[in-house]
Amino acid sequence: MPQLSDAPSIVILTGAGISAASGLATFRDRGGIWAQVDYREVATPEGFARNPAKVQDFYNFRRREALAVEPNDAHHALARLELAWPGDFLLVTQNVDDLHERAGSKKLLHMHGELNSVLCLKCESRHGWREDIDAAATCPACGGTGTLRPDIVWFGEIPYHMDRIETALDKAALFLSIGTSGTVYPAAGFAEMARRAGARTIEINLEASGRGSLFHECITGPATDTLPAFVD
Ligand code: BJW
Repeated sequence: MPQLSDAPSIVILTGAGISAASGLATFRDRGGIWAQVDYREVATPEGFARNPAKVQDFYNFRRREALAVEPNDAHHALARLELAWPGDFLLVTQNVDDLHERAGSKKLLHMHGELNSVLCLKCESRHGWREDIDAAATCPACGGTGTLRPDIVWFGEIPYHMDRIETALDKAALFLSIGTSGTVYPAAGFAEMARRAGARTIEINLEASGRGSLFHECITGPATDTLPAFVD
């Protein structure tokens, strides 16, 4: 366990690497999602406007895939850390799977949305959703048909919960970056924000992401090994 008395307030950022051992692909590793599909076609509002069926298929597949896998030792370690942490705790995930909550994490924000949620383009309501979205899907609030999109933050859209995240980063004593390449903003800027606010910053990743100057410490290896060792 890290020195708790030195770290009353903690912010943790996770990315696709933490879910890799559960069987979900990362984006930018060799053979990752963006090597198989063009992000402009499936992860931008413009791509959705051009070909909604292609985008729905992409997320329907990923929703089914995420529902079929289980949280791993790294997700469970973070749930234990939340229970043990004596001060403010915030887990921010860029991931759209629900493996953190299934492992027991509660103080959790999904900044890039969730696979198990839909957003209605007509009435702007959001709803829990675990089925495929097809052209006949109906909005539970307004009854609109064909108005639902995945509740995912695409490139060019504004990530969720930014005010709460920035407030927490401002007073963090410890910032952990876990399983993320740190290439996508604004999340890529969180380590610098926390460090400027006086936090100790630690990267936990399969290999150093090459952003060493942002971190006081880099711990390398699979998160399923390194994170339980760090937490317990
Ligand atoms: C392991 C491991 C193991 C593997 N153990 N580790 C030009 C055009 C358009 C936009 C922009 C532009 N220039 C800049 C932008 C902004 C853009 C951006 O940053 N683009 C960059 C790529 C240049 N950002 C945005 O558009 C964002 N919005 C925005 O900026 O709004 C403006 C605004 C912000 C704030 C306030 C006000 C206004 C939105 C970004 C949305 C990102 N969306 C995606 C897809 C949707 C979600 C989904 O479908 O799942 O989110 S992109 C994709 O990347 C996904 C991820 O959440 C995100 C981050 O990826 P992540 O998690 O880091 O994965 P990888 O694969 O990159 O890294 C995995 C890491 O794990 C690696 O390092 C491995 O080593 C490691 N690893 N196995 C430990 N076992």
